[in-house]
Amino acid sequence: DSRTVPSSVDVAVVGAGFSGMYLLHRLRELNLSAIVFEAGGDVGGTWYWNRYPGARVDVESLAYSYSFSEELEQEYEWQERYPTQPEILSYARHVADRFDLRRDIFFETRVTAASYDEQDKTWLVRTGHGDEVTARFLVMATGCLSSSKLPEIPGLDRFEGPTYHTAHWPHEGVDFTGMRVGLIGTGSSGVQSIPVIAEQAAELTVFQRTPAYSLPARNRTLRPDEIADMKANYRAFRQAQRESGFGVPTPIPEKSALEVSEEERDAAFERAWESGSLVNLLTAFHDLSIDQAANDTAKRFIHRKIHQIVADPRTAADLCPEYPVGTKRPCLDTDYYETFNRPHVRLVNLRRTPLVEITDRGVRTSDEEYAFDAIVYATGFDAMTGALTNVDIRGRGGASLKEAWSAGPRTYLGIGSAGYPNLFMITGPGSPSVLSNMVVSIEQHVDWVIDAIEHLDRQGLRTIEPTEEAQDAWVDHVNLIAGATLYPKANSWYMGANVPGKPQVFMPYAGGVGEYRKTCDEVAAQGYKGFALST
Ligand code: NA7
Repeated sequence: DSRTVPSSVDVAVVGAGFSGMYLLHRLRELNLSAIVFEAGGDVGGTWYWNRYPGARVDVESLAYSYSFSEELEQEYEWQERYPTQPEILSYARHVADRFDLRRDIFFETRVTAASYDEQDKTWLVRTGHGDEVTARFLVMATGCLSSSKLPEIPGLDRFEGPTYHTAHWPHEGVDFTGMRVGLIGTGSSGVQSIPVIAEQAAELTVFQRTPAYSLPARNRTLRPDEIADMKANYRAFRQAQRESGFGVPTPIPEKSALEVSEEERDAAFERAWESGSLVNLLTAFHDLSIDQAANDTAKRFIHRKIHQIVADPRTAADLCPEYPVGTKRPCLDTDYYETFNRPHVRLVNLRRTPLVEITDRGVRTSDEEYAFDAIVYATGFDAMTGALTNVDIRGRGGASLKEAWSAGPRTYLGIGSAGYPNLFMITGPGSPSVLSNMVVSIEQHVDWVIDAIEHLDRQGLRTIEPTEEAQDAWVDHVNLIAGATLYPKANSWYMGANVPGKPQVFMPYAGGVGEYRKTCDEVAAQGYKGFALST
């Protein structure tokens, strides 16, 4: 890159995924100078990095797309119901071209540190290349699932064959033909890639610590009539997205799973199973996320499905999760359970025989050493906070964000944190983020942040920062809502439970996208209530 980083801008943005791209577009509309730093070689964020075989989004393309430009909405042609990673990346690149975004993005540039200067009321942002820029505002558009993790076991560098993490997949792809492959992890990335890798590999051994609930995606090519219908009704659809619970319009269920007959209940679950939509499953009845007995009915239904599909009863039983449905992120798959019927695919239940180490030949569990030609880590992320605390962020008095969050993230609205003036997070912990259609939540946060900056500038104000009181109350509120659900019953990455030593608190706001938006709008309408604004 021959460009030089400017020494000072109005706004520095970290990340050029869906958040950073839209932010840049909006900042330009306000005539603010902005710079975006991106660790990857191109735009797309999640969809730039996660190139593993079978990678797809689990929200439908026509809903998982920007709403800010009607022209973009009308001209873009989505191919599939659940688009592949290459299709989503093409969309991101199209948006970058169409809005000429790349000229303010510095690629292959990782932000390493940012510190707040109380005198100047500016952030000093540093990159791994040694660049420094001062900015009036710093926006962390770093994504929720971007700091990947490996298993915490010895020997990771000992294996002599190639290893791959699903979130750092080689751009040229990997050919597993004829190989003995070991794959660790059965979250969404594992569930999506296992059937595709099994097509090539001579042997595939899947190491599972916690099984996932997965629904068949029923993916297909979009029909011209449904695309035309959506394009004719996009405004109303977008509004419904914004008011919904998950950022996807769904009828509000009226019935309890416990008040209907078994036939009626099974018919409802069967419809969800057939529909290939996670939200349809989670909203089949109004009490699935809050009542254990109601949730048990969904669990029994899925267990039955797994036992019907998977021929070997022990493998089927091992694939059946015990935690409540929906309390860990459920998956959408194509032939996931069916793959375990293939003779060259084997499931190892790490609850029975835990991982011990990686060896030069493969993987050792408590009872066996497995030899492989390649190992795939589908072991997920230090979710929601990892990408924020990996940057050395210092607020007032030099206070480290990582230390301030050592007992769990503390934010107001998931947008800002006390002690860190003029620092905004897009889809930060304490906002619906990962419990929603990310694009809907991203646009909402970006719009809110843009309005806040505009408000400050118009009023001649210099800083905005959550008060400790507002933040404490918000953290309590987020916990209270989570406590009324079954979410805390699973050891999930929502809870930080997948990273040893990470404090266990439920990080996202579980009250729904629509409710959350109302709260944020009220805060703004009341002069940014709960934030201290200063000149
Ligand atoms: P996930 O959902 O965090 O899945 C990671 C998987 O790796 C999960 O099954 C983990 O088991 C397993 N894992 C992690 N660490 C270990 C160790 N040390 N030993 C054994 N197994 C381990 O990440 P994904 O990339 O699949 O999906 C992320 C999100 O992307 C997904 O939810 C969708 O929103 C899209 P665990 O459950 O922790 O016991």
